Amino acid sequence: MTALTLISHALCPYVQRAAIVLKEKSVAFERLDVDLANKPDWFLHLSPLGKTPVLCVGREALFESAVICEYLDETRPPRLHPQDPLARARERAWMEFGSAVLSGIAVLYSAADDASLERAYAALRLRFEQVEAVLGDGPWFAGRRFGLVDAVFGPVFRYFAVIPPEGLFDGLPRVQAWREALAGRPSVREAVAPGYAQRLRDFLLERGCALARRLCTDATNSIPKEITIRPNIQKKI
Ligand SMILES: N[C@@H](CCC(=O)N[C@@H](CS)C(=O)NCC(=O)O)C(=O)O
Repeated sequence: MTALTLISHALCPYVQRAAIVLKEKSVAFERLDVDLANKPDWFLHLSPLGKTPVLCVGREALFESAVICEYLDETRPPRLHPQDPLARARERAWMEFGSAVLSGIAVLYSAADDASLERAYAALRLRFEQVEAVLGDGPWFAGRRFGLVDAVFGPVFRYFAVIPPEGLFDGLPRVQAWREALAGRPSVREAVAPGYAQRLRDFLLERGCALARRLCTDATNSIPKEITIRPNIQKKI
């Protein structure tokens, strides 16, 4: 088999999708982290949009996480997508929805003041209500089969081990059960390095956004002296 290299960033949720799929399929791969704040030329050469993930398959560099996941699904068993074209299309649509949820999370950690933060939480809450309405009895999106759409939502829920959920999942039992099942899935757990939660917390603190102030209160009770809370909302993860 051709050697696979996943060009990554430690916090990137899109990278995690590919890592989860690779782990579900027990495919060996090398992971290479890049600094997205200071992108090396070789990376810009491989990644037309300058984004992670990129999956190098021999001399070919695949970009866009959904494309990478679909390629892996077509080439390495077991199939995670359903056989039925309509069911497959439905799951692809909810994968796309997962990207919209990630955008909503980015709005959350970009909010400069409490009012914007509350609006961002309210918008995200509506997204999770939509998810609640389409989930079945679980444990996975499509029941007993773990699919690509599950690989998309594992990284979504992971954020809320660090970001206070603030009632996002209250009264949404199917979403809560899915979140718990994903948190326990080995492929999801192993898709990030051990220092992930602290790295995410540091990233949020450094942004100086409204959420960072809330994290300081909720998670650490004080702002450590060496961390300067200053607006740096342009920083790329
Ligand atoms: N649609 C892309 C999104 C990937 C993406 O936004 N990656 C972020 C990191 S999580 C990135 O590389 N950002 C760098 C930049 O935009 O300059 C995918 O699904 O792969």
